[in-house]
Amino acid sequence: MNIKILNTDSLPFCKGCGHNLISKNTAKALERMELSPLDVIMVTDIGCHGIIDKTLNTHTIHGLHGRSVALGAGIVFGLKEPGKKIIVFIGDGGATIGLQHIMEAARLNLNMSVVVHNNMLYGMTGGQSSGLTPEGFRTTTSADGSPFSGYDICALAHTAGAAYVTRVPGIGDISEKLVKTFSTEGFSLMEVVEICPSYGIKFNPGMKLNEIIETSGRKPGEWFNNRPVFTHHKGKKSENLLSKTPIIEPLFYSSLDKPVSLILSGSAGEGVQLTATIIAKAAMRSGLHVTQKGSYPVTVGVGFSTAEINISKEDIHFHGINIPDLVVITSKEGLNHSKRRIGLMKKGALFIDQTLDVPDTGAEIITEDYRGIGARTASLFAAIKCVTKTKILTYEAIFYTIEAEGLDKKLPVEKIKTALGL
Ligand SMILES: Cc1ncc(C[n+]2csc(CCOP(=O)(O)OP(=O)(O)O)c2C)c(N)n1
Ligand code: SF4
Ligand SMILES: [Mg+2]
Repeated sequence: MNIKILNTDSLPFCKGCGHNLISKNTAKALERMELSPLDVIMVTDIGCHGIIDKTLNTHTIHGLHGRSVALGAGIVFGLKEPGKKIIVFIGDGGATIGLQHIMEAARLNLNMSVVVHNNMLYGMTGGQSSGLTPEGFRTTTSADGSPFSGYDICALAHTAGAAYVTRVPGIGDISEKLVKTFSTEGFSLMEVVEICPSYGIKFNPGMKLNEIIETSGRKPGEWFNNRPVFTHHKGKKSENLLSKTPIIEPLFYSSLDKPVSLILSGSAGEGVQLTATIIAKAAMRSGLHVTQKGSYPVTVGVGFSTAEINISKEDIHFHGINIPDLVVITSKEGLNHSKRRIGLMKKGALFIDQTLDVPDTGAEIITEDYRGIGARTASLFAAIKCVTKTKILTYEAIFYTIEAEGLDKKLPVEKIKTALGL
């Protein structure tokens, strides 16, 4: 193989930092496995170990602190080409912050390798304790030695179901162990216990790595699970939602000359939201831009049901309605919900069922018998009257839409047409 994994011999870490050893041995292992750099996807976490990115000739992805395993998992799920090696570099800090991501990747036995750079503290931010800091180890935040024992990340990953887990001291040539880790089918995790000279040695002078490993009870070792590797379900593939988005061609003409905002307000179960959809789609079929927004209580079967529609020849940049131009009210609950905004109207028109009390408003009042056609059709009937009287839409556009959407079997179309005098 011609291209090396690392593009430099001079790595960006402090002298004597264990991250140097891991990076060089990782490169050695991958080269021994005869992997081309572009067959390797390296995901690095936040922390000193993560600044390795720029020295790598592989694909690299750098994420938020603790989230690199989740990013790696995303790659496993989305990977189309087989044969790519996904390797995550994460610190003890990141492994603590994103512990659940590690557990989940191990539980699913995702085909990826995680190398935990366990220098027993947060190196990049000044040597604070992490969840893997061993009891008695001195850090910036535990000057007398950590009173807590650190998580056993290997035991956790093994118990969660990882195919292969190993703990090694970061001393000497660890490339063979990395080859074994990277060659695992399924989820593998290698914890390398190493030293940060800048903080670890500074706070724990005379410390010997092997001694720390011995007294912490986190002994080197290997743990296996013989489990199936994660594969995608072979069942029905979920469809791309965008492919379901219908393309609505403009077929009709609208004489709308300026943007208009319309509120339909009635009661739950009386077809207000469906009416809004019919009006919105008829407007689109008339070459207009539309926004549609529904509002109703979480208990969708009771109370008011309100829809807000903006219609314009131009792009619409705000989908809300402060003071509406037109309001259609077909029930008492609808009236109560929209009363405040009707009161703010200085112009425009209010289409309101004749049985309801007309609220104070500056809008023109049009009272008619809308509910007489039946409560479930009142909103549609009134809305058709509103948008045709104001010349926003034609009857043709509305009834074509009802048919094109397959609603003609559900709605009393002939009854509505007769009531409209068509
Ligand atoms: C969510 C979040 N919390 C905190 C930080 C600040 N931060 C940056 S690096 C770091 C410590 C990294 O320690 P570790 O993961 O052990 O890596 P090391 O530097 O030791 O290699 C922290 C806490 C951050 N970037 N994001
Ligand atoms: S601060 Fe510590 S962990 Fe970071 S590069 Fe230096 S020695 Fe390594
Ligand atoms: Mg660390």
